[in-house]
Amino acid sequence: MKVSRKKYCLAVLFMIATLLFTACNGTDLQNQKTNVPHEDENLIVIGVSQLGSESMWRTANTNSLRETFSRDNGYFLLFDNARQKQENQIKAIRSFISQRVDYIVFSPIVEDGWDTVLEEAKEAGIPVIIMDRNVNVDDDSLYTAWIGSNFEKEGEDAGRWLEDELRGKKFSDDQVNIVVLQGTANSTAMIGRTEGFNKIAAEHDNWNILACEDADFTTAKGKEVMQEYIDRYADIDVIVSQNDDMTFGALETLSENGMTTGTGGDITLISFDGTKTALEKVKSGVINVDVECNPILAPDIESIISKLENGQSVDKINYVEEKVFTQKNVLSVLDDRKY
Ligand code: GYE
Repeated sequence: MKVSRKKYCLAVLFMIATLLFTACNGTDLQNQKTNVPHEDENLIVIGVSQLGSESMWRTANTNSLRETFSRDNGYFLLFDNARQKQENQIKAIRSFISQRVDYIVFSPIVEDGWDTVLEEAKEAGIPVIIMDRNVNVDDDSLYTAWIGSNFEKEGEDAGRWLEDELRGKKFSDDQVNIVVLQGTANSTAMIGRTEGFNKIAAEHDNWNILACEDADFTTAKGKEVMQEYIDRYADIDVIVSQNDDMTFGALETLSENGMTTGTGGDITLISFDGTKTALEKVKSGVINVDVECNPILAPDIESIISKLENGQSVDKINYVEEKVFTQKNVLSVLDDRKY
């Protein structure tokens, strides 16, 4: 954090100095980058607006970006953490535009409200690559490409897994009471996972979704909302937690209330992301199933950028590969899991 701030401050100071120098000398800076120190002029300048650091998934995603867009790999990275505020993301993107970066990469916290700033980027001729969550804009020429997960499929995968699980237990005709810990409102991950799971739930008259409330993808909120559910509902059969961090919070609450989950427990626990800590809990049987969401997006973003650099066309929508982990197959990935 310190390093990037310092780098950023140096870059801004450099910009101011260059502008003053230009004002005195009357040089036209129109086609020069104002933010890059002289020795870095051949580097590709990437402005990344990360939405925050709310989860393990997000940390892994940020690390992937920092590793890939390094000086050694030929990049000058301007990284901004918006700390869960859309207004900070908009500010960061505007600052990247004014510094005339080569590419803008960003993960939008919510879907709505991006038209104006993306129009500004388009007008400045800066390609925008959206990662992870998506934007809801009228004109999709406002961004060059999107890369991320098929969130609706993730939700469906969770629903199909539950279907099989209930069938296996031969009580699929019994009433199944489900509570959902939802991710950040109006975020693509939350919308897709909800729609996907609800689609499967709608095929089963005996699946009762008792509640579906916002726990913001954080452990603290997961803990809090889980307690509300326990206070409100005497009979919970299934918890669908839309990310691992909320799952960890829910597990704390459940254990404080003497309740158990997983293969040998009272409640079936479904989670999303597939972080190493959660997969350990799949292995030990505390979490029944974890639907993977891949945070290592930077190598694919880099290949989109290389194509654009070579004047090639790129696919507009790019999905990453994902799996579903249970006790049966989790060992195959656990040792190599980096995040
Ligand atoms: O599942 C969650 C994070 O948008 C895919 O955001 C991402 C989600 C991820 O906070 O852990």
